[in-house]
Amino acid sequence: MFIYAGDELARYGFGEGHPLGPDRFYAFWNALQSSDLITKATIKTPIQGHKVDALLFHTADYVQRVQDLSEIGEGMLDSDTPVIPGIFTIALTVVGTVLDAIDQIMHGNTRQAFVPIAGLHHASRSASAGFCVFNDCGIAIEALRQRYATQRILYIDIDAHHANGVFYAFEEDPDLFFIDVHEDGGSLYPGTGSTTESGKGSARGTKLNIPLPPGATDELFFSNWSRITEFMEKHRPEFIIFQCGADSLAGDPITHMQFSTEVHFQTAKMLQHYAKKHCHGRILALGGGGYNHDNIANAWAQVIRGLLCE
Ligand code: TV7
Ligand code: ZN
Repeated sequence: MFIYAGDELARYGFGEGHPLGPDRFYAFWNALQSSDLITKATIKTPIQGHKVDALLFHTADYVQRVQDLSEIGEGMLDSDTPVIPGIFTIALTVVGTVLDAIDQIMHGNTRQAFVPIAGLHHASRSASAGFCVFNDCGIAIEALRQRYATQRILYIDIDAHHANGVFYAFEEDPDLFFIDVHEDGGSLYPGTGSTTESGKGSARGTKLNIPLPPGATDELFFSNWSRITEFMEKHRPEFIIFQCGADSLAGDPITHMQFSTEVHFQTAKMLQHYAKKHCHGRILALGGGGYNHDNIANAWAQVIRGLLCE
């Protein structure tokens, strides 16, 4: 497994006082370095991305807007996402690193990769949203299609927030299989992701939204387990993208979910088993949200542990 680590990824954030602040990466990295997991993975340096990479998913007008605001160095991209000086380059580092992970997997240099900080699932093709400047999840899907002719992709997301940026961009795409367990839109941003949103047109039935009430525990998560595994067996994806946000754990300051890291461990382990059978082992894991620093360290470590299972 390749794990991407370096100060370049840590720069993605909006400063003190913002939930997506400066120390999230190091919460993960410091814990990983003092655990046995580090000996079982290959550590890779983040890779700078370029404008063309963002254009795989985003509109030219939007990418240009980020570049212009980045130079000005102040203001807001949206009400949750401040402009910081250099945000264009910083956000493109997340993108470049995710694309490097895909290259490494598709060239057979590794089967699994984990990119902390990535998993910025709220940005739409033409706008930022909810702390997300470039949607590396959507970019990853487009890159697999356009650069590696990989059509049938599973995007699975256990971040507390609904992956609206991914969902609406591929709502009519019959080959993008989508599973998202999240806190119900009635109590949490962005408000979308109801059970009835299952894909449109020829894509009907290719999306599985599982909203859970605030306070949902492991028991409620695992009561949906067979729906998830049956959905995967039915659609047979050939590549898995796993957004493993840590903000669905108890103790997160901006959500109301009560999962333990068992959810992250068991999901990673199940995906790893599935991928070994049907996807040449190919899994790209993206860190996603998480605003309690101990939870970030614990959740992402359990994801790595799950992916390393036989
Ligand atoms: C993937 N929750 C991202 C999750 C994005 C959540 C929200 C905040 C927040 C923003 C701040 C801030 C905050 C303490 C928390 C309806 C609003 C309320 C802006 C203040 N403190 C991910 C986005 C979510 C910004 N947005 O899925 C600057 O919390 O609830 C909202 C929207 C309007 C805008 N206001 C918040 O985990 C990575 N924002 C402090 C400073
Ligand atoms: Zn989140």
